[in-house]
Amino acid sequence: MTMDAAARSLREAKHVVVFTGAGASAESGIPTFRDALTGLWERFDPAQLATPEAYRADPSLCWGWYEWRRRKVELAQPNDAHRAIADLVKHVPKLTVVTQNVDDLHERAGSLEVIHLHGSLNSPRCIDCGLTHTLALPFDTLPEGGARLEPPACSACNGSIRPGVVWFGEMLPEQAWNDALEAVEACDFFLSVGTSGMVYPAAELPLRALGNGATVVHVNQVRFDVSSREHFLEGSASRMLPTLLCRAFP
Ligand code: BJW
Ligand code: ZN
Repeated sequence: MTMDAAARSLREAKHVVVFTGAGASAESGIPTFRDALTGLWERFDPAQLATPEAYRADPSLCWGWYEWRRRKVELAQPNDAHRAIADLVKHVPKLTVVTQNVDDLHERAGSLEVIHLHGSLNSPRCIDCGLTHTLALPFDTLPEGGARLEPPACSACNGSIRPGVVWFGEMLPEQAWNDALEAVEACDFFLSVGTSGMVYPAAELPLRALGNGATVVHVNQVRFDVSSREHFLEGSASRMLPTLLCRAFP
């Protein structure tokens, strides 16, 4: 599919789902998970740290790493991809934004009611009683990759506080998953942006949209194989999304 064909299909859409992955935030300086190693992933394998077992085994290593990432997001700014997605709401009858990202860059670009499938860096909670906590970052800067930091204790039960993200082996937040499924089943245009599509159950969403007859378009800076019924636009999210919007809604 060419950019123009995608733009025509977007212009006619009644309900659009935009589904984002780490590639959407990459140009804001937030490292992705599986691309060429950056400072963040050089030192730690995310699959090793992003588990409840890793936290239990070494809470201060895990907490320090996540708090460093939270600070990195706080210092980052939304990019043109986030802005184009926020802008899209003005042009289509209905828009649902579903993200796998744990940052808040969609919201800071102006998107409202973003569905976060994998939680958020900004909603830490007690590992024992589940109480959510609002915590100020305890530092301005940390060494690249983070440093050990003792997780604070829960004010209710003295348990350890953990990041509010979804780790491997954990269920996705039920409400978010159900809301995403409902939107995906109702949409007629599904735009997947900057995800490797390797993590389930989120990776099912494009296929479910396709199964329901939606036009499915993937935007990624690295080409990968898609079925003959899906479409692919190769290029960076911050370049492709504004172009797509300009062509669809001149
Ligand atoms: C650009 C760009 C630019 C770069 N422009 N593009 C079925 C089959 C096999 C396994 C499973 C299965 N079902 C469940 C599983 C197990 C597991 C899983 O999927 N494992 C796979 C790795 C095989 N899933 C789970 O455990 C999930 N839970 C679950 O299933 O619960 C039920 C259950 C419970 C108990 C037992 C069994 C089942 C939970 C998954 C949670 C994922 N969490 C993470 C970490 C969050 C915390 C943190 O931030 O540390 O979420 S993993 C990580 O991957 C993160 C991301 O949201 C997620 C997806 O990554 P994403 O966004 O796609 O990033 P990348 O880096 O992979 O790709 C970036 C892409 O962008 C690339 O394609 C680039 O080319 C592109 N790009 N720059 C455009 N500028
Ligand atoms: Zn507690």
